Amino acid sequence: MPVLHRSIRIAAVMLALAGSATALSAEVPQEVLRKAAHVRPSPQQAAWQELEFTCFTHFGMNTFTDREWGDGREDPRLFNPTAFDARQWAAACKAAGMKMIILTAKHHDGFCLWPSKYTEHSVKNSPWRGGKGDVVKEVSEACREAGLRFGVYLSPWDRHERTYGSDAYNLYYKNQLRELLTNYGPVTEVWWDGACGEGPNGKRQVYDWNGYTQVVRECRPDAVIFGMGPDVRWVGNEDGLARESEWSVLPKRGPGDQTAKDLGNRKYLAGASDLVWYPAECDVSIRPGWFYHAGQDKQVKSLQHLLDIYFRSVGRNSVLLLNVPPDRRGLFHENDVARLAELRAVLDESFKTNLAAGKPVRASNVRGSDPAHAGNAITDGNPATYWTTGEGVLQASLEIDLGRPVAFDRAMLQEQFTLGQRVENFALDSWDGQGWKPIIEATTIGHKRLLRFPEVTTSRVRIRFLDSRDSPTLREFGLYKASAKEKKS
Ligand code: FUL
Repeated sequence: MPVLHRSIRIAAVMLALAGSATALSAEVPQEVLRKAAHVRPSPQQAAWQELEFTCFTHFGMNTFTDREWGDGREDPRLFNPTAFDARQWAAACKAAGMKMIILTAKHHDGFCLWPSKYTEHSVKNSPWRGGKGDVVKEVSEACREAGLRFGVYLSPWDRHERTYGSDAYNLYYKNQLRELLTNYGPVTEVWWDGACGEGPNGKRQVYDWNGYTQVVRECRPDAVIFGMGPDVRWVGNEDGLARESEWSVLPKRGPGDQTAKDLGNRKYLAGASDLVWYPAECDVSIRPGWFYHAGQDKQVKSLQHLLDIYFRSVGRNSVLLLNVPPDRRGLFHENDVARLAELRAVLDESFKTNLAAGKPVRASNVRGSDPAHAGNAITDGNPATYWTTGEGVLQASLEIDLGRPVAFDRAMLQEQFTLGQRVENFALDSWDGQGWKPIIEATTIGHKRLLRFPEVTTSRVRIRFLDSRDSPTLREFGLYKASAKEKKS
């Protein structure tokens, strides 16, 4: 056989195989998809999702030793911020539009930022505030004053505590959790990574995740638990980026075992015995390190980089947890504060005017005659109303009449995610006077989808719901013209 013919045949076979693979993965029984579409967030998961943009603060012994991971042998006397001011942190976060601060109450080195009664390795043996200081108290109070939520990262891995590697450590850990959850007012998120290295005795710990979870549920039933807990999933990278298709409903697996793949994809749902609501959180640092290092003062992420992260996390059905590490003074560094303010200013400018607000919407299909579910619900600015289709109608379209030609290059869509996540695929089109022209096509929406595309000028826009796991819902829709300071991408 001539070489050319052979390669054409091979290509044809490969194409056929690729086609059948797609067909196979799409062959998921409708009842499985319907079941997935009806898994809902708990009230605390829903409230957490609405926070959208939150702050991580890595502060502690490493701030003073210029390290990322301490070994647990650090002298508590090294901890001595010279101008500690949690209100400065809270003000910077508030100005950036962040809604919560999660503090590293204890990192892997075991040093506690509060005077725990279960260890001497804490602020009480530091010179700071004459050993009477309590970082957890001051940060939690500053958050409350500023109207921010508060969260704690209590590292399970502890390189200082001598009981680490035995059952006694699980008790130690639970005791510390209780201190943090009962002495400092409301806690919105408890953050557990899976790091499990050796402790001071060279032993590793078998963590009692279930026991730890029970303590959180008992002390703070409204809190969500991240990572090795059941409420919030690590997105799987430390770059702050969610997937193109980010599903909040996944097959149930063991703690921390759900990050690697896109497990919400329909092909993974079919064989799953149990499905859970397990939404993604994107953590990333504003600098190369998680802790402050003076040598990185000029490496604060650029405005463009942070904007890209924002669109690919908040704009992809995730919560963004952006780390800002306080310096040795105990303050957010000027460079970080300035960058946060810049980011907010550009986002505010880009999202200032929703060009679709209040505009009439014609739906190809609606559920019943309740105006709360009519097309206009997507432009009414009211999160309680949402458009949806009649029972079993999985494809539909919405036409938004903008009244006059307007120019835009950003779109925002929100499902009524408290009812479940349903949309698998949708497209936006613009009317050019003669027909509909495609603007962009995308996959999931969930709590929020932000889309960037080259500027379009039109008086009518259409949203086509191409594929949905059950009747699609849409809570809000927006069209925006990006700030000139946002480099188009
Ligand atoms: C990881 C830790 O090992 C890093 O030091 C950092 O705290 C990051 C957010 O989580 O598990």
